[in-house]
Amino acid sequence: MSTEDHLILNSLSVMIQTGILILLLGVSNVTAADLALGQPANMIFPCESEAALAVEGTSAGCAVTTLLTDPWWRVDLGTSYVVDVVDIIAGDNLDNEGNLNQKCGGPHTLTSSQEKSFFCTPGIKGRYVNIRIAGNNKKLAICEVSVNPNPTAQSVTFVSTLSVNLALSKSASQSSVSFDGYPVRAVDGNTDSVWSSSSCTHTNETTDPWWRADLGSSQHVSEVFIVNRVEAKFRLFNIEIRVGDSLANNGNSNPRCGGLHSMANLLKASFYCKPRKNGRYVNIRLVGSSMVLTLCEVEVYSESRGIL
Ligand SMILES: [Ca+2]
Repeated sequence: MSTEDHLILNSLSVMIQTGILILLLGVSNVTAADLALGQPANMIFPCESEAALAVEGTSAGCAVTTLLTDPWWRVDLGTSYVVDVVDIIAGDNLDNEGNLNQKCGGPHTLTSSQEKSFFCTPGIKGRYVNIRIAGNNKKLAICEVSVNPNPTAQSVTFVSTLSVNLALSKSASQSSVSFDGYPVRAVDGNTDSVWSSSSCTHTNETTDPWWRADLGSSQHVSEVFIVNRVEAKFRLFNIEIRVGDSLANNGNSNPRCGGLHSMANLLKASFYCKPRKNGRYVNIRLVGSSMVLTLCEVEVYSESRGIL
């Protein structure tokens, strides 16, 4: 370690020298699990020390590059999280070493503060977190980085929080029932798409048949995942998804999630409410005459489970 590094560590300061940005991001600000701790880290080559020194849990060692153009450092969180407190670029893409992912605000500057947190508002979902200095003849030195998940989520169960199916085992209704295709079959947790498995709903052939889940209370709804019936995929088209708190018109007048969807060639599909809708009731309706609505499973999520 160079004399310059020792000086920085002893004073625990953040310094900008000519063409050199030194970051000291302490762990003392961590209020939730540090997702970066001990995770695999990488940085541009050539460098003066190891990238892992920025995620070993102390500021007793620093990841330092040499003087380069656009020097970067990256940690791999192992899986994709929504990141709220971090520096500076986060995402799931490794193109250009991850430096093309979404920026978390910025460009940020550090002058004399001892350590500093940067906030991604709203949070950015991503597996990789990059820190980079744009420009020629720059040197990046990072002594510790902590990455916190969205503080509004529960840290321990954060990933599973995203994956909670709000509709599972909730009560359900539909416009009519035939062949014992009761509405609860779409929220029974069984995603089997074969009719004989008794996992799928079935209405009469009618105009605008509908199905509705009652989430029990008003929830944020971002994603509705539907499993179609394998023997009759063609029936599921002109689908509208509505989310809201009103039972007027059986819930079919609540705000709509997007336009008319089709699953005529799809066994499974997710539809997204952008922006997300709030509501206790989630309706699925086929618009048209002589329609049969069969749903083998409907799952409802408050956050999209895919890439945000
Ligand atoms: Ca089912």
